[in-house]
Amino acid sequence: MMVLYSGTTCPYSQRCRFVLFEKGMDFEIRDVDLYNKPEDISVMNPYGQVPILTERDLVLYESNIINEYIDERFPHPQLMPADPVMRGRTRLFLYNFEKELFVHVSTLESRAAQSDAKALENARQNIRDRLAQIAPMFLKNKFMLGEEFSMLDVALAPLLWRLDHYGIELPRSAAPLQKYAERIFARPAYIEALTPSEKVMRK
Ligand SMILES: N[C@@H](CCC(=O)N[C@@H](CS)C(=O)NCC(=O)O)C(=O)O
Repeated sequence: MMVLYSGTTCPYSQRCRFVLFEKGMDFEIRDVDLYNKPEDISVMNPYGQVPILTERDLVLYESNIINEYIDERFPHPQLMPADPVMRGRTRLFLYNFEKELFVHVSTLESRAAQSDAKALENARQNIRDRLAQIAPMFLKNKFMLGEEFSMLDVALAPLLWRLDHYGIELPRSAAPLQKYAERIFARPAYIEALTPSEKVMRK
């Protein structure tokens, strides 16, 4: 059986929990206390981070890598596009998300950065600008790739859920993005995958 080592407030772990619930198969989620990390975390992941997925003798880390594995192992519903061209584009988008958005999410999540007000404000500003830039896309798109829910929506959702929690206020022009976010948050798998600590992040 798949076991996911997950942080109860970790946006990257939330991505993997979300995919596991979308697939609706058997799995176990083990909550990891990141303030008191068990030794086996660094044995399984040299970077000492969650999420980590194990299945028999396979050990994976990095949320997007874990999610692609789950998607290939349990193809229904498929979250990566079937067409190689669209798959390539989706992977590139996932990479861009990490470089342009989630690098700043990691700053907001980092314990070391909590005393660096300048770094935190810079992270918030970058996220705000980038999200405002992509917002008009959702005037015509239901999801990132158009009509179909995909891995890109999974990757982005934990950030959209945490905007208030991170102190990020989007401009009014970003309303289409907020509507898009609500569409994701209404999915049964999304709701099931939330931990109690995540549920209270958003009123
Ligand atoms: N790029 C990684 C990021 C994972 C990550 O930053 N995890 C954080 C929690 S949100 C963590 O485990 N931090 C503990 C530490 O670095 O000691 C992914 O996508 O899985």
